[in-house]
Amino acid sequence: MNLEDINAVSNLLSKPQNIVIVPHKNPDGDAIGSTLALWHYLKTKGQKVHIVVPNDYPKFLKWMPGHEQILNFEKENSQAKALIEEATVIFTLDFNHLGRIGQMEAILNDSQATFIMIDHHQAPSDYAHYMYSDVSMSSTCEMIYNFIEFLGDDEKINPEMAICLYTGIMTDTGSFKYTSTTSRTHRVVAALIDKGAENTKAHNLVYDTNTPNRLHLLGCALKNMVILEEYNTAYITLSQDELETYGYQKGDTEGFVNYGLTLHGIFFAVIFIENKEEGIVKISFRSEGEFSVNEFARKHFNGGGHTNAAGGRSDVSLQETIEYFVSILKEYKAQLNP
Ligand SMILES: [Mn+2]
Repeated sequence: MNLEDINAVSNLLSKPQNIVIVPHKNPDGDAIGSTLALWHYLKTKGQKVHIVVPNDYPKFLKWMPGHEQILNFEKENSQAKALIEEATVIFTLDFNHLGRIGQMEAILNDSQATFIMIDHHQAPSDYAHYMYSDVSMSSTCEMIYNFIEFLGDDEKINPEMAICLYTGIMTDTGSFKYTSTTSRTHRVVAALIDKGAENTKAHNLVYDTNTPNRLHLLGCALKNMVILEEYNTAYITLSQDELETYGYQKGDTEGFVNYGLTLHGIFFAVIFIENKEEGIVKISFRSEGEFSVNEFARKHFNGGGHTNAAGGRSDVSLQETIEYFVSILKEYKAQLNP
């Protein structure tokens, strides 16, 4: 963020505002952690502030301090709408395109509020008045830490804010392992622990929450894994029937896609998850090294994200999606065999 924008935002937040904070649809640890930390921070500044999420989020995130205040646009629609209509400032966190908030897109498009975007995804669109966009950042949570520091308020970071930020950085970096994890990320995390983030607690509450059903679903996913040695690629499929067999709950398939990358010599991993209700196949892409799954997802599967982690979707059947996927890999043979 440039100095001019920092001063303008600082000035804006020095006056009482009606603030709404919005993360992307299907919010993850970084989205929830960053919105909650910013919510706590703005409260310390005496602001009227609410969080509205486009839809529900996984249970393993429903312990972070302040989570019970979060409004779900799908469930608490009239209340959420009224707050957005009254908002003078809207923060959008961990996404950069209003198409990423589903049903909320129309109401945000109509809003006269001042928009502030804080995000680390590629290719931001230009809806925001103030934009802090940096694709080199590990997470939006790391950026919220910076943002608070830019405003000269790092003293205000309390244990509640610290554990929210810690959790988002932890989940978005695969527990500090992805290439976006820098020495600065570790310095921020160290500062958060000093400010009271109970780090072991965050790991336990997020990762040690399996149900027997989820582990059995993971077993099914791993059994379904197909390895395409020619392309250094592994993909997993899960059909709607398989999800139902293991009593699928939202969030159960989180992280499954990463197992492909744990295979020696595999640099590209994909999971295809059938969703008959929405009539789509949800796809997650992961890579190691140079191969850009962001470009791949944008070009072929209506998606995008980061170089090494992206999402997408397909509107044809699971079987047809797989056939299409395998057919286009030929174009990428050289890139996938560095
Ligand atoms: Mn993120």
